[in-house]
Amino acid sequence: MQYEKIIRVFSLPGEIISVEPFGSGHINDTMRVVMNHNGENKQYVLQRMNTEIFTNPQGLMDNVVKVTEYLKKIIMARGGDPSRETLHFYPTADGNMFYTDAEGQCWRMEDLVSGTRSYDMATTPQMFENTGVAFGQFMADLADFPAEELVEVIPNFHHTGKRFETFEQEVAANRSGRLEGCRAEVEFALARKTMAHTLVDQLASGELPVRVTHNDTKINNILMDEVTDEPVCIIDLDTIMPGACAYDFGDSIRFGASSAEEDEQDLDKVYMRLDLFEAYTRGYMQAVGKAITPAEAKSLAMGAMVITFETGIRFLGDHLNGDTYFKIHREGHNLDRARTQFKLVADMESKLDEMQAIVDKYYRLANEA
Ligand code: GN1
Ligand code: MG
Repeated sequence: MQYEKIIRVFSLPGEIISVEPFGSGHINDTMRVVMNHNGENKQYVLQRMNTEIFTNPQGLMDNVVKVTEYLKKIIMARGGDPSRETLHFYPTADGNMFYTDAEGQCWRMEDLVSGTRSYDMATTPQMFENTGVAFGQFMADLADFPAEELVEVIPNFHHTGKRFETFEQEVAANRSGRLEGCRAEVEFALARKTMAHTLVDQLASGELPVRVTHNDTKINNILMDEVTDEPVCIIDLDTIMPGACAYDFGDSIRFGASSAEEDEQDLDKVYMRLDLFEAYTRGYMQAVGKAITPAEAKSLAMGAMVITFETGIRFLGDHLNGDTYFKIHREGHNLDRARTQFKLVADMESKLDEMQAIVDKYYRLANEA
């Protein structure tokens, strides 16, 4: 079997029953591994880390292990189950947290949390509200984690200003020759330079505090209980880094409060759902409203718009580069993704006051309680 040698490196007990592709990530390759030990099946997740993008797999795994070990203690202290509520990684036989094969590919092995599933879209506002609670709680849990111990795995990951500069260069270079086919989208983006700088400038001036942030807070990065649909475990900790909470709040909204999928081709179906925005905000504030500063509360609605814009220019930049970063599954996939993001940005521009009023309301309620 193709993966047998790699799986064996992690010294898991039992015989390999199956290995199959798993999940919907755009970066790493993920496999579900089933092992049978003493007549019982147990599931694991095997991942090949994309080292073109994560050039420091050692630093990345150090971050992830530090954070999960820290979370295990916090979860235990509040009477939770650390084996389900955070990730558990297996070392290789020689004690490394990942394995580098003969071709230089890096692999890691973790438990698959049993009895859970993930969703690309909330099936009810309640589910999305619970997602808000989970990510709010996650930030609260890491409030005292020493952020300076974290390696910046992808420098300036959510520095929208620098992302904008990169985008300008990608437009100028037009490496794929596709610029003519996406002029309107490029113009939309270039007209929004100011937006790219708002939050990062506030972070740099100290107006917004630096937090430990997840940086990829899509709803599909939460495992939900198969029976109750309640959040169990936050996954994909690869991009944990110091950052602004508005980006985490915003990325949840970008992905989860959208009326359609990230790559929907019919733009009439794409808009930001205020009912879902409100549901998420209610949950988030309930979990973390007391802990965030008034300046942070003021930045959240803007955060949703800025991260959506940032993700849009990343997709469009990748389209112009010839699809070298995000995995694509069809011609023009990154352009389709950029279009949904810009449609959402335009919609949020017209709804920003309403969004901010919702944030203010739940921030006030959390701080009155
Ligand atoms: C990537 O691979 P995945 O789906 O977890 C990307 C995120 C983007 C996201 C867009 C390391 O995440 O930043 O928001 O696609 N991760 C990286 O769906 O670039
Ligand atoms: Mg991710």
